This record gives sequence, C-alpha cells and structure tokens, in this order.
Amino acid sequence: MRCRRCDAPAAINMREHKLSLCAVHYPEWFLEQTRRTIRKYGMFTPAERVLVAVSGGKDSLALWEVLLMLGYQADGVYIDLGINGGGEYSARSKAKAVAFAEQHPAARLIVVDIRQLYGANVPQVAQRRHRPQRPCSICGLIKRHEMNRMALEGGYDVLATGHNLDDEAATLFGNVLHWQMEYLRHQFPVLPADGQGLMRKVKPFCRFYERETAAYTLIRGIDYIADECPYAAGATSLAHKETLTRMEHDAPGTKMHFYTNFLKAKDAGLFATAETTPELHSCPRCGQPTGAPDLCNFCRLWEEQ
Ligand code: Q46
Ligand code: ZN
Ligand code: ZN
Repeated sequence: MRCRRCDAPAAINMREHKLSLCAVHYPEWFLEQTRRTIRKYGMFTPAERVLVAVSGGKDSLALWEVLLMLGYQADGVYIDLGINGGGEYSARSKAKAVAFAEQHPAARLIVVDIRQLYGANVPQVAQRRHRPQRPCSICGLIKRHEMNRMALEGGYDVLATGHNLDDEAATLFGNVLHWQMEYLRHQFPVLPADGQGLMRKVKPFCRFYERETAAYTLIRGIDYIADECPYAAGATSLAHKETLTRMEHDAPGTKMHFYTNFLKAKDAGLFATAETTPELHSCPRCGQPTGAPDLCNFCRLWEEQ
C-alpha cells in the first residue's frame, strides 16, 4: 500500500475514505480535516480562547496538540478524580497530561483536584451514595460542572473535548435505541453557550474514527494512557461500540454514515420540535444554571453526605 500523495509506503489505509497516506502526509491530512470540521460547524475562531478537557488519553492529547499546531489559543484542564482501582489510574493519567504540557512550551495545563477542593474523590463520593461499583453518573456530573467552572472562571470562550466518531456513533446508537429525545436534540458537534453560565462546547474530532486519532498519536509520538478507567468495563457504551465495530467491519463507512447522516437529518429539521427543558435558575451556591428546585445536582452531592 502506497501513499496517495507521494508514493512512499503508507502508514495508514482508511478504507472508509478510500485513502492511504504515509507518516508525513497523514498528520498533514489530519490537521487539515480538523481545521475543516472547526470551520464547518463554526466551533471557534483563532481570536477565541479554547480550554481543552484533557484526560491523559489519546484523543484529548491529540486534540490539544492539533489545536496548538493549527495556531489556536488552547490551554488544557485536567480533572483529578482520584480513581485508583488498584492501578493508580488517575495518577498515571495525570502524569501523561503533565508530561505533555512540559514538552510543549505553548501548552498551559490547569489541574483541578476534586478531593483537595471538595474533601472527597469520586470513588469516595460514590461509596457514600451507595454506588461504589457504578460511579460514572456522579463522575460525569463532577467533570461537567468543574470543566464548565474552570472555563468560565478562566475567561475562555469555548470548551473542547476529544470525542471521536466512534464515541459519537455509540452515543447516537444508545440514544436511538431508547429514543431519548432530549439527548438526540442535544447531540451535535457544537452546543452553543446558553447565556446563563453554560459554556459553548465543541467536539472537533467528531468526524475521526478512533483508529485515526490513534494513528495520529502513534505517528506524532504522543505518550498517552492506553488503559481505560477501571469503571468503564461493562459500560453499555462499550457494548454499543463493539456492535458498531462489527458492522463497520462488514461495511466500511457504517459509523461515519450513521453519524453524519444524523447530523444532516438534524439540519433538515428532524428533532427540531420545541424543547421541554424546565426553566433554569442560578444555583444559589455555585451560580451555574440548574433546573433543580434549589441547589444544583453538583452542590447537592456534597450537601447530602
Ligand atoms: S472516568 Fe468517570 Fe469515565 Fe471512569 S468513573 Fe466512569 S465516567 S468510566 S469516561
Ligand atoms: Zn506521502
Ligand atoms: Zn451549584
């Protein structure tokens, strides 16, 4: 297999794009595709400040590097959740994020330590709330709240996450299986700021297959944590990913068509019915918008222990 652009041996063959590229031309293509996605969905401009949610995994570190290489003003935020699971997962993933920032002079990393700030880490909160084996909803709530808080307090214009096409297709699959209308209404590469304290959120890698972001990190020599969080095992999103990967194997392009045709259908007005979200008000403690009657769900987490 040869590179389409220079005839050197190909480093990656993308069946779904009918394109193979070498180790020089693949990163160029990857940067150009990211730039196009950012422009296509009007995610942000070079004048705006971007905060990248960095987990220490391949997608978020690749995203951070690509945004810096494209000349965007991109800082990173790492949320230390205190997840160990016997393998020091948080400590090792934080080390990858810190090492990346040290190797890239333009990269500024903000580290938020949940236990230091609020007195308990994610497994401890989950334990107190009788969900020791399934901390993901609590963890997701904490991550969303803290990333939004750091972006607001730091005066950023937009929060970027490294979700890739496999992530988005699996989320869509789950949302469609259960016809989760509110989630379907909100699934999009850009979520605008709500004007009441929720930041604009963007997913510049939403059109890349996971193997494409993996190939980018490999070719660029980005060191990342390859392990999944120990609590990810058994998650339904992983089962959905496996199902879609089997379908992709039989019919290359399945994930891409499933997701991008959904975006087109949304553009054409599907799921555009009136929203039924409740009236939001500012949480009296943290100030973030919430539909809960008094304190937001995040602040209640610490109240009820
Ligand atoms: S970090 Fe947190 Fe994930 Fe681990 S506890 Fe669950 S939500 S699986 S992306
Ligand atoms: Zn080439
Ligand atoms: Zn609150």
